[in-house]
Amino acid sequence: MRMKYLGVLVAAMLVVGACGATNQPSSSSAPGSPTVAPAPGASDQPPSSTEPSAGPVMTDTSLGVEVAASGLTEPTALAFIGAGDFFVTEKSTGQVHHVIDGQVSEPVVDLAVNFFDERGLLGIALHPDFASNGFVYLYWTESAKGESGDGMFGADTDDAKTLPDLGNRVDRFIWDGTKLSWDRNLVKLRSNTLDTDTSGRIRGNHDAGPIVFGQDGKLFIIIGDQNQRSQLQNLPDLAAPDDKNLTGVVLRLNDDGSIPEDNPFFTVGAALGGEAGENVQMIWTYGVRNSFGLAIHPVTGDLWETENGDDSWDEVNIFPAGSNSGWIQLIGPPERFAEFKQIEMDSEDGMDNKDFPPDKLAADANEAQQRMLVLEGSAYVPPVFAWKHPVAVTSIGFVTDETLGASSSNTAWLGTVLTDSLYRYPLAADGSGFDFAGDTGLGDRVDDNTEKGDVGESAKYVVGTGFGVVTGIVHAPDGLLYVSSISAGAVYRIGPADAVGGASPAPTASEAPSEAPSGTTVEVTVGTDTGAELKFDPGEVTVQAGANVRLTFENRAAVPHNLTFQGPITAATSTVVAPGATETVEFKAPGPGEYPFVCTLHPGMGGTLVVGAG
Ligand SMILES: [Ca+2]
Ligand SMILES: [Ca+2]
Ligand SMILES: [Ca+2]
Ligand SMILES: [Ca+2]
Repeated sequence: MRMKYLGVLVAAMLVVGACGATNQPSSSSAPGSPTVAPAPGASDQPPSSTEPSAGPVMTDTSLGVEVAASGLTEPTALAFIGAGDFFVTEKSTGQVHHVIDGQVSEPVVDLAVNFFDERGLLGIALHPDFASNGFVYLYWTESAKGESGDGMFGADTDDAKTLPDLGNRVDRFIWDGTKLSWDRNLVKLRSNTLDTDTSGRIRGNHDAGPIVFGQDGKLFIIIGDQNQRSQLQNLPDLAAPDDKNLTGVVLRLNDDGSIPEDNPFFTVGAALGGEAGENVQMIWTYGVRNSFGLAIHPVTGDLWETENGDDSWDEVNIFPAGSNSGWIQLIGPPERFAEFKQIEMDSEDGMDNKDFPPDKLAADANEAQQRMLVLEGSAYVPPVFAWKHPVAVTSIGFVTDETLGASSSNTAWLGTVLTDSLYRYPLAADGSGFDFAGDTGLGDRVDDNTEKGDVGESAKYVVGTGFGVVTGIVHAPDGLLYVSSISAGAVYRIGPADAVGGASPAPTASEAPSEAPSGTTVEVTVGTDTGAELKFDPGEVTVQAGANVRLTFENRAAVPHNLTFQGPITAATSTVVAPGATETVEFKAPGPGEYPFVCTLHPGMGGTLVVGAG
């Protein structure tokens, strides 16, 4: 039985890929993606960590960073009311907190969420006229087991299957200055419990969750593919987009949930009719795998998206009306299609779902595009930027003015799960993408990194480190850039060094829930070096044959690690454990012998489980 108690980090939550299979540490084998699989029966207490993080540091010394709010439980998204005045959402509690000048309020609403895997309270947006109407929009996964309000409010669950089929939803609430009151539901979307996973385990991932208003007052909502395989994954012979199969899309809705008549497929959907036809009418973009980043460029008004690949190709996209991102036929730059196919063919986990393994991919990019679903008026849109091996890109935010100084003017900021780095890329003057003029590495708009989580050709665009797993990035009304970290349980703010960050940010770790040891279980702990050395501490642990082993892996380092056995112990896999986080697995010790374990992210980093005769 595989059990995990991920620390603060459901970093894991930010799953990029599939991959439950154990990967071997080699340069050609990408490490597994971070995935959270909370144990059935696990404590209802929020995950937390006892390992303080070193905290964030800016590599651009003209900038400083400081804590804007701390003591949060897995913050996922931010929305600003005014200077120093914002809402923050929490993934696993379903709570929204109001923060004023660093003071975190009691919950202003407490939803009953299902937070298994990547589910939970994931997105927030304020209506453009929030100041007058108080409308707040939330994207969340319901449990339908709450204590009040028809199950909408109260206690949460991480049980994989305690939720309705359409468990992901967007609702509108009204802010009265103290509380958020439910007003209406806008849409209910698929929340899949995949039973065709390539790794043979239950999944609750690819929920996406970011929501954002366009400059015309329409609300964009993104949901990942839920590992479904249907027409909207560019498999035209499969199921039409009924409610069960409306996945991997950006939707565009009016502020009351009705469908704008100027949506790109409004007429197409009307002609199609029925449930699928109405769903088609809501679509702005299809062919999306999964995303943790959606933002409007403040000057052009364009919709930007970050997209997560499996073992190959994370993307940054600009999605016009009627766009098709290409998944599953194509991800990454079309001219690099052969690498997409080869990396996924070489990966042990296929492509998330057994129904479409990578050997079914087209022979080349032209054939891939010919195979795609064509809705009248649609167009395949290639990414404006891509990483060859996923960094597990998350949020994206823009700084288009001078409030952070010249070095940050007209830049895009991006977070990741796997690199512990905050990226800052220069924007093209016309807003059409990034500007890498004169850069031999990124001039091709591709980071040719060498493995998952490798910073690669983006090294000089790393503006800060130590932020952990970044979820929200917002250039706020006070001119500072706010960054939420799901792993640190904190919101940081970045600004000019002479104004921000006089004192180094305080660690924000909170007390871990106590876990009573079982009388029949042997507890062992393996950590990592707290400094820059890539090693396990201790490098060797001993148990007796046949013992029920409860192994806790504590990542005390500033970079992501994992602890992976190479069989026959399959409990610990290549799941990425973020800095400051822990993972606990349980297994029965095999026969006497030495069982090596490794970190698949760092070739050469290994240790040994010694099993003595019982
Ligand atoms: Ca709750
Ligand atoms: Ca794409
Ligand atoms: Ca794969
Ligand atoms: Ca390149």
